[in-house]
Amino acid sequence: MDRRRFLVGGLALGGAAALSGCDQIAGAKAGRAALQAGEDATTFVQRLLLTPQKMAREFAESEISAHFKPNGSTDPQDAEYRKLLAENFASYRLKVGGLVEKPFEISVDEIRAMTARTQITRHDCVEGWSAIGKWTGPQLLELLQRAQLKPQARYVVFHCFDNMDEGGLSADEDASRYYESLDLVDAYHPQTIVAFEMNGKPLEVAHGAPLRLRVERQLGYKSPKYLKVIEVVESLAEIGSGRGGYWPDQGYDWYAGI
Ligand SMILES: Nc1nc2c(c(=O)[nH]1)N[C@H]1C(S)=C(S)[C@@H](COP(=O)(O)O)O[C@H]1N2
Ligand SMILES: [Mo]
Repeated sequence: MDRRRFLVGGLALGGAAALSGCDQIAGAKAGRAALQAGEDATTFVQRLLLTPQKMAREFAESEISAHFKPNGSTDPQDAEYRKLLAENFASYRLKVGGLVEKPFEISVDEIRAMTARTQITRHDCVEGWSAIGKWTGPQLLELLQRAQLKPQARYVVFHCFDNMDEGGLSADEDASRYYESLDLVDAYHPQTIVAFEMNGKPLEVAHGAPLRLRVERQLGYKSPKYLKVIEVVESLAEIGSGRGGYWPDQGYDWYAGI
């Protein structure tokens, strides 16, 4: 994308953010809307600084970390997940649906047969550690193009198998499911991939088997593991607590640009 087109795109985005901010302030949840408008503004400024299609730095094979810390969920106990794992994901199907013309389901073998991208990138966790790893998988944009987004589509939501409250403290299982979301700029970014391999080997359970997303310009929590469903939506309001992700629902930044 050239600079002029980027500026035009960026301004259009800013306009949309400002509009939705006003709409919400006019509504009942004024306090929350003010917060959201602030976050939209931050996102807009980050976008101006980063440019939408700027690539995350890629590294050499020799720079791959000897140890890449597994973090967050590392061994989901979800019954459906355990069953799929026991048969090495033979009947696993990633579902792609929501605001699309052609919803579909796809197996790990079919994902592996797609044109893949391999990238060696640095993962930065919000907790303050980083690690360099090599990731391989098709670009998310290939899956989205196959599904054909409807005109109202604005976000892509990733629903995962793992429950963040496996101790069973919460009465509502769904309230603690891990999920994340991206807007279309990041969903279509060339380095946003559905990874099936890490460092040249099938993803280990600890790192998100059978499929995880890699989103390289954002903090680690924006790269959901244990993908179950990819859902295209117009608004994030009705999903989880409405802030676009498990950690954003706990108060973390939704955009989380590095
Ligand atoms: N489904 C799911 N995805 C997740 C998490 C999680 O707990 N569940 N943790 C996130 C966080 S905070 C980080 S740092 C990375 C860790 O990825 P890794 O285990 O491959 O190091 O996964 C992210 N994606
Ligand atoms: Mo993290």
